[in-house]
Amino acid sequence: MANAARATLVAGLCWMGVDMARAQSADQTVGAASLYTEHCAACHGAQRTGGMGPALLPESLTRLRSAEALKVIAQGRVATQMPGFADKLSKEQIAALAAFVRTPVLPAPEWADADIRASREFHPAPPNEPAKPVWDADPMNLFVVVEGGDHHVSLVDGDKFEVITRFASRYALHGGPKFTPDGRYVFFGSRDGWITKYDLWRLRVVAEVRAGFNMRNVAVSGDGKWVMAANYFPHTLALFDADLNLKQTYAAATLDGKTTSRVSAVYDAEPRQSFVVALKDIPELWEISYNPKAQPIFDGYVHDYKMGEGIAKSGFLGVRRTPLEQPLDDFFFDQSYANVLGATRGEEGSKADGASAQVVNLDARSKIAELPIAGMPHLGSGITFAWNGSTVLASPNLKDGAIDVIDMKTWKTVATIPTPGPGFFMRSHENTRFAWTDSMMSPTARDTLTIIDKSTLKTVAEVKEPGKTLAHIEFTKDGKYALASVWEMDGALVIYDATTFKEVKRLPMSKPVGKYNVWNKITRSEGTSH
Ligand code: DHE
Repeated sequence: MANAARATLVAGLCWMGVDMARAQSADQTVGAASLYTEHCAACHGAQRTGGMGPALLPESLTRLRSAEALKVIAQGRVATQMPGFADKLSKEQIAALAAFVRTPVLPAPEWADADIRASREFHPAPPNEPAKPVWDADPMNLFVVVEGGDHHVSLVDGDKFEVITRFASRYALHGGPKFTPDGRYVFFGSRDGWITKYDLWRLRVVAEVRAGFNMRNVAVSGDGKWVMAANYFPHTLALFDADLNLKQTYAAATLDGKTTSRVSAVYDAEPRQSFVVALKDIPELWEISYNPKAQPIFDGYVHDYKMGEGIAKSGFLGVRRTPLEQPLDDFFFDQSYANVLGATRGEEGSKADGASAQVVNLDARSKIAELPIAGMPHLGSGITFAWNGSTVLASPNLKDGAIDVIDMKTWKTVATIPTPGPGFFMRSHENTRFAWTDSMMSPTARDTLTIIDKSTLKTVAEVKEPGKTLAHIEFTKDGKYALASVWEMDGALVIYDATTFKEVKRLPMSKPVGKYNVWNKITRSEGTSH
């Protein structure tokens, strides 16, 4: 056979192969779609946007490993409503379903303002409800503990270290719960978009609303009047009043509306009476003032925010844009809240080409310094403290076993403290000499907490939970005790004396991912996240 003819035949066979593979894959998709309708839609929604179970969209499953997805479908999820399907479905069918939930839903699901409003549930207070706690404990020294293992929340008395109550939460809460300034109400955000307002004094859910399909976090304004939610999907911010009535949504978009973005995170900058927002795909930092007297800004950069037919100005509840060189994934404030310390992780899928960190001044509205941090800084988990006549920032690193300590006047590194492995969280308190950090990203050192002397910047001790993940620390109101989590399904909250590092008590808990002390949060302690 002539070479040309052979090439044509081979090409033809290849195309037949491609066509057959396409047809096969289309069949599999159709098969998987009907399996989904039969077995999953009742809980996860016909459009896969969630219901009793979480949303099953590619946008919300990026963190779920393939092996874990297969396991969950086959065996179910412990202590949830998710049953196992290994006795009903073959291995191939389970694999087809796991692949199907990673295909896009077409047309793309929408979550408009009307949907948000329709999702809201409100439970009014019973008549004559007294405005005082139903329990006897220091309301300022409570801990809210998020138990990710079976999606519950425990309320812990921070003096007696006893559980006051335990209640079911929405699926997969993420980020720190946010408190009203008086410490009475707490707002939780779930990865699949639900915000829950809970009354810590009366132990009841006040209101719930679904802000989006895939939410990053929520922030509560310093005056307790507003709640802002940051979404990955849809590309929006959603602003609510304190009872979770939707006030407005903001499209996370460039001013011309041509490019939209996931929202990385929103934080409250209470001294500035504003929310500060980082966008994952657009190099802009936004500031949205909730000061009713805020005036529009005229400074040469276009801030005006397009809303429907109208233009909202950069004053009260308007958007003030700060242009950046790169979008931010994660950020942190100095104690004045004038400077934002932002990190671009350069992770897969991000438009940034490499990890970097920078300081952006919210008044000058521009970058004022590079931050000398390598690896993958987790600035949101950093802390500040006084050192050598200055204030320093110490931040864990998701990639390297090191804590970077940076002078906040010169923005230079003053120390890099080695730890046994990369970690997620660092915590301290004004009343303790020590800062504690985990190495939970390390396969070999995930069981170790490293304790660092804040004056010498040297490691002084380690505590361990051999073979288990030990992570996320928070202090009591007075700084005398450090509470850490054994991050296992049969895990625990471990209470250590913050001076002797000796364990004083442990409470069994189901993967307690995070714990939050009311006082430390509402006073914006320098040793914890805000
Ligand atoms: Fe988090 C807080 C981002 C993965 C547990 N995490 C935050 C915040 C952000 C963030 C922006 C601050 C929000 C707030 O408190 O208002 N987290 C990210 C990521 O970008 C990352 C790396 C990837 C992702 O999938 O989102 C990520 N986070 C995780 C986890 O895998 C963790 C360890 C387990 C989980 O439950 O998802 C996790 N993140 C936490 C916790 C906090 C948090 C416990 C609150 C810490 C605090 O003390 O305030």
